[in-house]
Amino acid sequence: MRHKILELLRQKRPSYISGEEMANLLAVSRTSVWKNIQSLQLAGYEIEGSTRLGYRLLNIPDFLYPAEIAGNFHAKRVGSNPELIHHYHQVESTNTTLKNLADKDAPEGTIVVAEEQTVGRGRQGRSWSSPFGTGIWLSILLRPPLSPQETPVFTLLAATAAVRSLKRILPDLQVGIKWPNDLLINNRKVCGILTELKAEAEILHYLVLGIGINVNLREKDFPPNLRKIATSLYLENGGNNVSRQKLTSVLLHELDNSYADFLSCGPRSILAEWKKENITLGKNVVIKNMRGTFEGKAVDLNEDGSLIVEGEKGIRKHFHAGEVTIVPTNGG
Ligand code: BT5
Repeated sequence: MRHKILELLRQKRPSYISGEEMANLLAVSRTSVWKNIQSLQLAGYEIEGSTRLGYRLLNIPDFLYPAEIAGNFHAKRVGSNPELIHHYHQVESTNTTLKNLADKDAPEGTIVVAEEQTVGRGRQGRSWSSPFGTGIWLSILLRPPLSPQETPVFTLLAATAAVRSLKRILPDLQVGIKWPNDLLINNRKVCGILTELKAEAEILHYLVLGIGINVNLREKDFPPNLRKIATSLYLENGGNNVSRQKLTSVLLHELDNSYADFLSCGPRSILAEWKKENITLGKNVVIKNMRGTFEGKAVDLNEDGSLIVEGEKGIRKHFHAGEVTIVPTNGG
């Protein structure tokens, strides 16, 4: 009901609509309309009430409310239904909250988005800083008909969809992907992706794609240890805010497109796009994983999403996971 009332206010904007008209259109009592208006105001929507004219919507808060980020496009699987989007002001981690929902049979396309994460997570137990109202901290549930071995490409899918989204909002942004999951601008991280799955043997139960984008963080919003290695769209956009609602909506749209494309045609276009947008291939890299450290040149991306690194004597190794450091050349 709240959503429907908001839609009526939005349609009439900037004019008024009376409580009576809304009650008639929605076949509810005027008291119910009034209660829902109050709840919208509590959520931060600026709604003016006049006894003679009714209500009008003056301002929409830049919170990632389902009604603001869903449905602005014709989605197939992700982001079309606001009822599948769970918005929180604060959670420990959107990935953790979504995994709990997934364990209770939440359908594909369920999304958890939060204004703040208190225990935002990176890979391998690292943390992800997620201050209130500044970024996009979002997780998406997918249930693709694949084996667990076929899932690493989803991190690349999320990275390429995120690059497309950033470029749609800020076309001149120089953003590139560091294998496998970092989006960097001028060598600083603006976005990270954490893909988690639940599987047993050959059966994939679900996959959770967690995406964190630093949107309007000021330098002071980053913990001191991140200030030299992280950045935000605000900082890279001449100190101008970017609409988190618009970017989230675009991101959902791009993820939906890529996922549909993957399901019908396989990973080929994702791999091609990743290669076009990456800043890893052709560079000398140091790659660290559980087995140790390996140095060489990143020469190619394999079909399964693994990175092919050529070391001394031309020995090539495939890496499915690991932390890449790009070795600067003499030119910088
Ligand atoms: C990642 O891990 O980059 C994955 C980040 C995924 C975050 C999203 S937010 C929504 C969802 N819910 C979650 O709980 N997580 C996901 P990794 O490659 O391991 O990088 C982690 C490292 O990035 C840290 O050790 C820091 O050095 C750095 N870092 C932490 N917070 C950052 C931030 N806000 N911006 C840039 N770098 C950051």
